[in-house]
Amino acid sequence: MYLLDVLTIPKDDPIAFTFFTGYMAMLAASVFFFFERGSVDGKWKLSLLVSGLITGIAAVHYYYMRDYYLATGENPTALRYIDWTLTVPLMCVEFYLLTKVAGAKLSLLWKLIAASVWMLVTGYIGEAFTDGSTGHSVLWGFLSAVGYFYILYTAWYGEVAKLADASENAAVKKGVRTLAWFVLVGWAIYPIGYMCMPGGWLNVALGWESGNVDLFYNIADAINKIGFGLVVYSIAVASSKKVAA
Ligand SMILES: *C/C=C(C)/C=C/C=C(C)/C=C/C1=C(C)CCCC1(C)C
Repeated sequence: MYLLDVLTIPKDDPIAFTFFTGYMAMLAASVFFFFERGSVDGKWKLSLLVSGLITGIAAVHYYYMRDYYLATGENPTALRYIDWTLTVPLMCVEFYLLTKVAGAKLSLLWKLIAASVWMLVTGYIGEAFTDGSTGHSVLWGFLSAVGYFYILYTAWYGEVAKLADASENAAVKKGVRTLAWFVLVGWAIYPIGYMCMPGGWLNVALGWESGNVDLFYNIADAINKIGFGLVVYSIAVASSKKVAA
């Protein structure tokens, strides 16, 4: 059964396909970030380590989620949320490290982490304990969105944006703005995926028979975890050159 599933993936199961490619992409990205630590200045090495940890933690979870999905045909919801609970706070660490030189305080990091944990715990309640009731998921989805909007606001107009603007490093200024775009556009794919639960608004509107949550989450993870890391990498490289010149 298992081998048969693997053999039919490319033509009949786009979700399984994205679990496989997602796993490889996360693994490759981690190797890249770990190796490239050697080519940036000392103060940027920690940022690249965190980028590599984000994709590395995701790679391990994708390894298990892929098998879980193939074996059961169900969403690996618990594994998914464990992954996010580790990796989203690490993305908050990236914002903190980038704005630290401009004076970011540790309290900023804790506020971002608290908002992300809130977003994920409420999202998990909405997704894992549905009892087939859409009302339940809608309520918890809205509660979760409060945490998301807090992070979005902080990145665009709040402390993160203000500190980046005050930074003397042009690469940090521009890079943090790019990361804010990731939070606005890339992260928005997650609530869209959430609405594709069986019985979810979008799933019903599109007339899909089965849920498609994982398709959206897998695509979003690849964009956000690898893309976010690459932006941090390009900031680090641009700033390292400046010091060397
Ligand atoms: C690497 C993983 C990342 C960046 C995960 C981000 C997840 C979100 C932004 C999830 C947001 C959700 C809502 C805003 C409402 C519905 C429930 C969630 C948890 C899917």
